[in-house]
Amino acid sequence: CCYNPAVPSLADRLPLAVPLIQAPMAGVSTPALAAAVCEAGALGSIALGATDAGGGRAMIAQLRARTARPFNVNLFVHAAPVTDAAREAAWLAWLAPLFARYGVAPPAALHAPYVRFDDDPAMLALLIETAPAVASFHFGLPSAAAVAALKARGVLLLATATSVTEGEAAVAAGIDVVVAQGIEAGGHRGLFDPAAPDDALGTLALTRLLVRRLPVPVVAAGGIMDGAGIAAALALGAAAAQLGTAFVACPESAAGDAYRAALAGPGAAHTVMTSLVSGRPARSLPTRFTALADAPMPPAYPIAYAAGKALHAAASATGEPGYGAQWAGQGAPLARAMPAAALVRMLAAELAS
Ligand code: FMN
Repeated sequence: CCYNPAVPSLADRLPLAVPLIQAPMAGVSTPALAAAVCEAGALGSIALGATDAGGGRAMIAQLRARTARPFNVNLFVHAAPVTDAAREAAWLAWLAPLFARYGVAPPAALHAPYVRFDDDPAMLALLIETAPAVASFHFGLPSAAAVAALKARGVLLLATATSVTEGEAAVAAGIDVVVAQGIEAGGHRGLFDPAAPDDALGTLALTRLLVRRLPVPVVAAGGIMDGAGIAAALALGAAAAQLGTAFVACPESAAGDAYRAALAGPGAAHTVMTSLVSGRPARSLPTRFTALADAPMPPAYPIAYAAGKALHAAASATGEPGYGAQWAGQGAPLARAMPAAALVRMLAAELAS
């Protein structure tokens, strides 16, 4: 019912034993996690969105030292953050009592903690030099020059879409594979413009819409936690499923103890979307941040993240881990803490059963 023969096959470009992508997760996925996933026959990902070219080079080297298989490198392509001194000052003033509770003053000013891919020629040069099999983009699309340069090196290009409009824009920009990210997904929504209306489409509807509308393979993401979920994505016509939250619980992830405990606890059933941590909507486990009420509008992404990270550092120095980013999708209660290779094998067995 589902396969359109006019659409190029993902399997032709990217032979995978299991139609599964371990989602790139900045701060959580690691080269060890990605390597274990690749070696088990799926596509592992490292997230370079919150690091610079030096950090990216080290991660790619660590991954290549562990596997010769194809892997995915993920970048952030958000719009340039617009500084608004009044908004940033108001945000810091509002957070000041929280900083005071942990014995520190808020930062005097906020600066974006990382540079977006478009403003980082060294990162593009690194990708051109190292030519990973796959590069994926979140929060927008890379420039035409970057698309052309990466394609010339044989890099397969993926981009997140949360709507048909974004999916169509990705195809028009030359993206090879579109990742349909439903509202169920953990972590940041890949919205190109977080200020625009958001239809908040679920994974099921969005995947099917994109499969029907786009002339490229679609990967389903959001709330998929087991073989039954992957089978459902494939039944919708997706070429693969991308799972993030399912891999947070793996020992190879960089998730801290408090995050792991929260993921295994009752709060996992109550994920919420919040913009207060970073300035962009992201689905999170309940935390001290998501419990804050009557917040003013946070600064633009990722400027707000500087305050969130500073508050987390101050609180965690006193033993309070509750201001850390603890992203998770709606399927969080289904997470299974096991080594990544075992998880990939289990997902493959469930899919085959
Ligand atoms: N997607 C990206 O493209 N880049 C990221 O750096 C990124 N970081 C994430 C961090 C965490 C902890 C999580 C859970 C998700 C992140 N995502 C990121 C979103 C995933 O790519 C994917 O859309 C999502 O995990 C799918 O939903 P699921 O978590 O329910 O499986």
